[in-house]
Amino acid sequence: MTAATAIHTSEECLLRPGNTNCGGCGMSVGLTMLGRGLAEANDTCTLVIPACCGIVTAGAFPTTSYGVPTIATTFASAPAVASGVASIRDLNDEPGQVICWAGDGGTYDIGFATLSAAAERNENIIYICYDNEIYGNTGGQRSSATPAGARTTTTPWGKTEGKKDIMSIIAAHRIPYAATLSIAHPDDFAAKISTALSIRGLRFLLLHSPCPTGWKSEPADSIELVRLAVASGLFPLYEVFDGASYRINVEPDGTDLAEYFLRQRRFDDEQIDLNATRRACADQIQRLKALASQYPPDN
Ligand SMILES: Cc1ncc(C[n+]2csc(CCOP(=O)(O)OP(=O)(O)O)c2C)c(N)n1
Ligand code: SF4
Ligand SMILES: [Mg+2]
Repeated sequence: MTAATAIHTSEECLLRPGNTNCGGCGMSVGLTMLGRGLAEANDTCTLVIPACCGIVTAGAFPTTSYGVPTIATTFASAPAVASGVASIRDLNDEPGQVICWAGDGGTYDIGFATLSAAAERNENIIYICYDNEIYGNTGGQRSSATPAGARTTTTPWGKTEGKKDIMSIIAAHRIPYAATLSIAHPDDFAAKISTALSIRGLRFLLLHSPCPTGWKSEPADSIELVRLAVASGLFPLYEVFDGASYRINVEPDGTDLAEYFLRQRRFDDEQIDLNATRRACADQIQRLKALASQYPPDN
């Protein structure tokens, strides 16, 4: 089941051209960057993917968009399936990573019980959540990753609750490595993949994944949107080691977050309290800075 050879050719790449993802999809870019990171490390993987856009894009048998062995699972079972595959790989002393590639619906909500259980057992898997902040594949319903004010098909007047802080919840499991990723910061992305590949145990990566279809944004704006999210402090880039030590990788540069909201028609200008959001971002960064200065990593 585990892929035996490292990812070097276009046949072995994670996501092949001609797949069904929408133009400007952050998930496509994320998979490409992940594939490059694996190739760089002369490594490979088996993908375990629950229900989400990422498994729909695999396509129908006998063809597939993925260049590595891929297992489609139910929403709730992906981390459990990945744990089993990784255990067999380790028992047989086989090469390659087992990577769960899941959406925010599958991570923050429906798959959370088995993710928490796998984290508590510190299973030897990499779990990557591409967070497009909605149930994209089924038309764009709200998830607990959807930010306050966003209009979705189930929150047509704007979501009233805020985004769940999944990083803090995952860090509380004291797994060896958790980090946030942005496709607007490819060097940082590559460095974190390299770090994740060098560690054993459960490694959790959270990717801010623009979704032009659900965000009602221009496909060409995808990278700029997530760049604005990092620069304004809305989506900080940081790492947590052993649930205990923190490192901020890209400091927000004072960019105002208004532009981020203006460029997405999922946000209603009247509904978004920009001042409250600015305060929440500043609080979040201040808290992370305090943790990073008080509990820095050894390396
Ligand atoms: C238990 C269960 N409930 C609902 C569905 C229908 N369903 C398939 S994909 C999907 C959306 C997944 O959202 P997310 O995990 O965020 O991934 P995205 O679609 O955004 O890529 C839903 C609701 C399902 N397959 N199984
Ligand atoms: S709906 Fe969103 S996440 Fe799904 S393929 Fe399209 S852009 Fe990507
Ligand atoms: Mg989603």
